[in-house]
Amino acid sequence: MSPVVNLAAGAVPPSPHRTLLDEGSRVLEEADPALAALLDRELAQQSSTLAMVASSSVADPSVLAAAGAVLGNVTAEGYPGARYHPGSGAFDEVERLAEERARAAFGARYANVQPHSCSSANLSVLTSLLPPGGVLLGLGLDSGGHLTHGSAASVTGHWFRAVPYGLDDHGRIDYAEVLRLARAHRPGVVVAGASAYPRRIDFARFRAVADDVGAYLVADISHIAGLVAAGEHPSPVDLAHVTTTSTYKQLGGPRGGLILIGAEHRATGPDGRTTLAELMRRAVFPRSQGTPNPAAIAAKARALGMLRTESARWTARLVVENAEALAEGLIRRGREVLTGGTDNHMVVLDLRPAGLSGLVAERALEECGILANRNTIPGDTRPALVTSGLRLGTNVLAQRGMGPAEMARCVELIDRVLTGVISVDDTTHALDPHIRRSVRDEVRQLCARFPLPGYPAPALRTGSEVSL
Ligand code: DSN
Repeated sequence: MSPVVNLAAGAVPPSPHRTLLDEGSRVLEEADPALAALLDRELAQQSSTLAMVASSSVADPSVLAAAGAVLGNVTAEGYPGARYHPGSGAFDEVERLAEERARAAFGARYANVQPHSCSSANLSVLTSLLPPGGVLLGLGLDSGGHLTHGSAASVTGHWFRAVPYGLDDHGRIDYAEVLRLARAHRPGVVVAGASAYPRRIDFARFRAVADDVGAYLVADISHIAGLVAAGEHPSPVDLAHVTTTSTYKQLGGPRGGLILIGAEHRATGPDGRTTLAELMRRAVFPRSQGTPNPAAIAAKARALGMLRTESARWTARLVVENAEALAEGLIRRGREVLTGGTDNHMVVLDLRPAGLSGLVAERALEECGILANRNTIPGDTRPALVTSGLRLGTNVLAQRGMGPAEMARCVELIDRVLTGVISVDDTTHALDPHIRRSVRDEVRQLCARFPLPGYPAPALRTGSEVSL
């Protein structure tokens, strides 16, 4: 919550920008109570539920304030010092600050902070490194890959000739297969990155494969960017030709993406002349995006600035320790954890032995205030909206300050729900109201003890109400 400003004691008066944002919130409440109430409801939900969606982190209130900044009024295509519109002096400085902080956080030589998301960053990168019909080698969606790495459901699977690689019998990336497929199909780009892969990615091995066939290596670190920045996962920034990431999955930033280049910033693109740094600059604007979002870039600057603190490093360590504790606890309760554990923030459960679909598990947990999403797992025969897996993540729990002791409670709560839920079919379930109420109450108590950092603590209510 905002500190009370005591002007009488000589404190600094609120800045004009803060006054503007406060006034905006006040007017919103008065003029549009329906919308304001929805925002309050969302805050209440986030405060009083355990967010274990692995692709989420929570933004510091100062990041949210920057995302709502007056820069939202600025129209300025182009890059700092080379805009196509007037009046962008402050925005130029903000964008330069964001670039500088992105480079510093990841040890990069080049950073582009304009992509509206990592999906759009990936499209910018891929369409600048590959011609239409070029070969793209990426982790298959069913094996934990991302849509934009060549899935048939994405334009990347149509625009390029996508060749998926997969996992070995232990659920790990099959690097021998990656090399074999690369030699057979001669990709122009190899993508290293995943959406549902709980193990460390060996970027050096990927680079060796790319070099073997003369391909560019693109690393998408959206899910592990916070761990990479904190040194909890090896960095691909100097190994890959180009690295992309989203800014909200693990960086506590706004919706958005980044493109980074490390040691290869002077390497050339497919034309043999243009440097990768220059190619990426053009790849975003004007090739695939017009006006950037200046307020989102301000919020990226704020979030990136917070990454190089002891607190961010401590949180990243806790993210991993918590995921390990979660995996171990679930295994001890007989749950099928893919790969038998985790190296990052993510734990993926195979629900087939429990006779549950991912959808049923997700819904039953959500009723109890635990948010984790259904996920396709290798060999899944259920449709993508139903699935046989459940993906859990520890980013937000660690941000709340929860540690392994609290993970033991989470394991117990999750297991109680998954044991108690009655699956009528893959999409319908029943849950004993007593289980729902007792788990919901415990979730509320945990959330009250560990409020979202900088957010108001949730009201601790117990009783029969189950709505979020
Ligand atoms: N890629 C999706 C996920 O991992 O949940 C969201 O961006």
